[in-house]
Amino acid sequence: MKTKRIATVLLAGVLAVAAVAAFTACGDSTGTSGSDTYVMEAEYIDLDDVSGAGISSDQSGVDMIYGDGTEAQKELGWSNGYFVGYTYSSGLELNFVFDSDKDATATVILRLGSELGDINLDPTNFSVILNGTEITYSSMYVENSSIDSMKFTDKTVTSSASVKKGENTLTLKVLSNTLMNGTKTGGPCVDCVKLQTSAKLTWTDKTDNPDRRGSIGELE
Ligand SMILES: [Ca+2]
Repeated sequence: MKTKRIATVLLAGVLAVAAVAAFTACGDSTGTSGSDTYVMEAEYIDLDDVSGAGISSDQSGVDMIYGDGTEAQKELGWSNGYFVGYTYSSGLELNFVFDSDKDATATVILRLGSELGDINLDPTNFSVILNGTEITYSSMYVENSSIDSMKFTDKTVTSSASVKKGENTLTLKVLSNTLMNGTKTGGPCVDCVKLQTSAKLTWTDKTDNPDRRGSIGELE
């Protein structure tokens, strides 16, 4: 009995090691050895000084956040159940600030939607900037959907961005354009940014942003 029990324990140990190895392999979704995917939610960046604009009404700061974090909204594919809209303002910048433990290459993926019809984003109407250097990218097609059932898709901007040790800033900037009805400046709805890299990335989420909506200008 005793021998059999030891054998069982040993077998369990082998299975546990195999499970860990399989999990590590699954975590590498890019096929690049040792890379992790980091998800930075647009609703949790510092929005306090961002002045946005919408189709029929304008919103700024945390009031640009759409969604309630419900399970139904998560099931629509909204990462974390919220996204940032009201980006239809020339010069608008969304800054994703993070720290890296080393110099490394990163794949930059934007999770985007559109309520302005089918739109094509390219460097002439929508800039993606890492540490002050504009990233050259091929045109990104973003399919139309309604704001309440916004459909988001992952768009890879580049697989060869250079993150540096220390603080980094990835900026999404809306340029003057005619994406709205061919006449006015428009932009995408932004769900999150995904960075795939071998570096260890850290940042601070402003998780109280959604709860601060509607409180701008109110007395504390
Ligand atoms: Ca989100």
